[in-house]
Amino acid sequence: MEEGSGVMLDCLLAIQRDLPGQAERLRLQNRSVSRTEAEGELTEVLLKFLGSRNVSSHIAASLTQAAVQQMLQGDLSALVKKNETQIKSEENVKDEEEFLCTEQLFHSFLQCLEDVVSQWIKCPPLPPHPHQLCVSVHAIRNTRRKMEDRHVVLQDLNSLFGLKDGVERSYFAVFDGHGGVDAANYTATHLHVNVARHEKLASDPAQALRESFQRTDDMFLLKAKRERLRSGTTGVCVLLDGVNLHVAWLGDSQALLVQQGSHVTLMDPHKPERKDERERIESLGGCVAFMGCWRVNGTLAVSRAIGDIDQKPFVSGKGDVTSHILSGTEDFVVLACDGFFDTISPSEVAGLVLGHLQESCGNWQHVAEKLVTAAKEGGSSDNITVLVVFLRQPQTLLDDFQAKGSNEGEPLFDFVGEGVEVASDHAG
Ligand SMILES: *[C@@H]1O[C@H](CO)[C@@H](O)[C@H](O)[C@H]1NC(C)=O
Ligand SMILES: *[C@@H]1O[C@H](CO)[C@@H](O)[C@H](O)[C@H]1NC(C)=O
Ligand SMILES: *[C@@H]1O[C@H](CO)[C@@H](O)[C@H](O)[C@H]1NC(C)=O
Ligand SMILES: *[C@@H]1O[C@H](CO)[C@@H](O)[C@H](O)[C@H]1NC(C)=O
Ligand SMILES: CC(=O)N[C@H]1CO[C@H](CO)[C@@H](O)[C@@H]1O
Repeated sequence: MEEGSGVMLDCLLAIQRDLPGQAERLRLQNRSVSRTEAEGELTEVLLKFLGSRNVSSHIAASLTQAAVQQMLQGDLSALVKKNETQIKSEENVKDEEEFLCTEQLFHSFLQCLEDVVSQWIKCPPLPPHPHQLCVSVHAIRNTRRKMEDRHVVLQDLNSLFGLKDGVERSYFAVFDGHGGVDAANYTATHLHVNVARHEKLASDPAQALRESFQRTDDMFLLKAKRERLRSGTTGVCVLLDGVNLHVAWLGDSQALLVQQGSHVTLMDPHKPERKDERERIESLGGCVAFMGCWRVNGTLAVSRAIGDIDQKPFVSGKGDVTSHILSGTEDFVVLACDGFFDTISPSEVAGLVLGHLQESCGNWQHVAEKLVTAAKEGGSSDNITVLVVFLRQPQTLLDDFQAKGSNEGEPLFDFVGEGVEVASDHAG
């Protein structure tokens, strides 16, 4: 405890000392920020800043929550641009969106952060102690083009959003953008805010996730309309709440669970050739045509996405959700974009991960990189993002794996993947 608050105090003092010189890095890049978007935008910019200073994720989450709330609880009406409103929907003319002056927002936010930091230096709050999962992430891009993937790792959703119902929550997501980075970037900034602020988060997390996808799409489409953005993004996210694992997705990004060395299918990606998706599209008057692969109206190869304003409503912004109760025997979950799963089959994943853990003596940090490399070697030319969340300690996984491997003849896997060769070496 003593040690924890010492680290926190040092960290706060360093921020206080450096803030004047580094304040510019908290300036919002978006020139137009609506009242609805303020929480997500401020949270994103401060988390990024604290992350770049290597502030631990729990301190970063609590500090961000305190500063953003202080900002939002104040009177924002002075920051509203009087002459710029946007009508949210044609039918409901009264429902107007207000935009904030980002320059003033930046200055007020800086003030809030300084206030919170100096308050906390005088009277530091108790540092939170939720357990930290081992998470490995790796992303590559085709060097000539822009990176259009985004990922989000929020180990402590509760501290970040001030949720106090005692159920531990963490959130992980991968977004695979197309036609520009804006939709993926927007979703990586706002989806988890919508989830955390959904009134049903505690009572019906699946519904909260489903509706948050739709809400994020609605919000992005407004921005897309005013800024003429035509990009879109698929995405998959995992919300761990207590012993529940919820997977929410839209499009062809996927999550895969590995339990005791075998893969468990969690979801069915949204592709235009799926019978229900094709029927939905056709009933709206669209079509699904084959052009290299099955495409909505002959263009997009996914049937659901956030954004893609020109393809709505055929390309739907509705997410799907599945929920699972964890028994404690689950090994890890992998989130990745289609560039990975097009090349690596689900049955290969466990072997690759365990093989890598064994080669590296339990060092899990580079597991995602190993998976990306395998996909690249398998022929994927796409940009690839892989995120691995260990649900048990990697060392325990490895110990079990090696114990089983030494029971001669007992196969650990119901398949033979590349990495499994390492296991037979060990057994021999
Ligand atoms: C944060 O950590 C990285 C990697 O350990 C290091 O390269 C970087 O200099 C650190 N940044 C700061 C501001 O301490
Ligand atoms: C709104 O007012 C500001 C300052 O008064 C001005 O700079 C801006 O151009 C105006 N915007 C519109 C859309 O009229
Ligand atoms: C991504 O979104 C954040 C938050 O809105 C913004 O600060 C950043 O500039 C955006 N990045 C790109 C590449 O658009
Ligand atoms: C999609 O196809 C339908 C039917 O062929 C057509 O009416 C519609 O304009 C097309 N939409 C787009 C965005 O291309
Ligand atoms: C840099 C790069 O390869 N970008 C591609 C990432 O993947 C999307 C979807 O497949 C492509 O549209 C991008 O061009």
